[in-house]
Amino acid sequence: MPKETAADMEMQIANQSAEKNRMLCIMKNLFEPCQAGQLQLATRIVMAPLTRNRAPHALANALMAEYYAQRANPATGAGLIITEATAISHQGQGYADVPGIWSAEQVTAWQQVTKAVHAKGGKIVVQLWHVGRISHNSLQPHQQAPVAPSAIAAKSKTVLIENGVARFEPTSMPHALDLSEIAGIVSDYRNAAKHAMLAGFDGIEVHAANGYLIDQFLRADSNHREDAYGGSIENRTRFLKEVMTAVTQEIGGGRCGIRISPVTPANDASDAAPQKLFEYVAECLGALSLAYVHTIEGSTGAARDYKQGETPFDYVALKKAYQQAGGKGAWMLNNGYERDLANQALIAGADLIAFGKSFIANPDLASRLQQNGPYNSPERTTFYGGGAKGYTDYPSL
Ligand code: 8OZ
Repeated sequence: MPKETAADMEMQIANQSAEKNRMLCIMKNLFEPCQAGQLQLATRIVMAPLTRNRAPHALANALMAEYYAQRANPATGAGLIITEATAISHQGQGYADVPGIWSAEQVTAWQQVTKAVHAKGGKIVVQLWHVGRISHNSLQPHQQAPVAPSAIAAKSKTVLIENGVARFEPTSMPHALDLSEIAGIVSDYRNAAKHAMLAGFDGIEVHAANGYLIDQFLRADSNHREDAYGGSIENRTRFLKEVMTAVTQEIGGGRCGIRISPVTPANDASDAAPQKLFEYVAECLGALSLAYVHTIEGSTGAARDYKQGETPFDYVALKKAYQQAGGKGAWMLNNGYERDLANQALIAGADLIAFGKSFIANPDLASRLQQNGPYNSPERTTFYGGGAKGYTDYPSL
């Protein structure tokens, strides 16, 4: 029996690694094009929506245009950029210095961002956001209470900025939406989708994740309504369906995506039976000819295997429910992905992978994924608020 030398073993490992790379190249991988509804994407690499609190007066600005443009070339950055969460109305605001898209001035401000991204050959959709109860009176019109399905305060915090310094503050007690107020919010989403087209975006993503307004309607623990918007799963999903119907009617389903987070505890989101709830949500979405469905697996920005209720969430069943209902949109996954995990997920059936924190720190993330690193580390202290530092000054290779 010949004895294996260290050199033999090294060679074997190198061969295995070359074989793995070769297999990844011939199988579905991050660096190939993907059609998501009307969105023709050059790669499967997506920049996840990332709140950065650098839009004073709720207006996009030149620094933001530079930041997105740095990440826009699909050869080095993202095949698709999803903007930071963007308020559909003043009432939808929950944090200091986040952008909006309800006014003409905001539409014009966003045009500099979409132009800069398109000049690099990139694609960009805007994430439409209503925070519901995750807000503070000081951020609301006339300092009123924020709105929610029910008058139940979230055990959560929001970010306020004073004299340029960001601080966390508990969210305020919301007022329960009157039945007569709901249609107006749906119409704010429709108006925001229309504005997105005027601003030059390639499409929109409805933010139905992370414990914000749509998610507050979905989950039994934040929705105690006794009318057509509360109680049964069908009723709790009604608001989401109305919003998605409005935006798809306005700009076409092929330009609309949605983000959900079936088990996240973010912003005090909680429901004892998320599987049945989100399979029903997926069925409703299946009927809408969307560009994509974007799912956060596990706890947002934390444990991927986090669960609510007794059993681990079955994401395969979620996708099956969507496709059996006729859904043909691209299947986008997010939460803690790095290269190998992303490629595994693609091989297992995902179409797009959204990268969050790694896109904060690596404007040329695609180049780095392609050559397997090295990666800059994101600096948490500059995530929310501030200027260019920790925003546009991360180096490319
Ligand atoms: C971090 C800070 C503020 C907001 C989300 C829009 O969780 C957010 C957000 C994230 O979806």
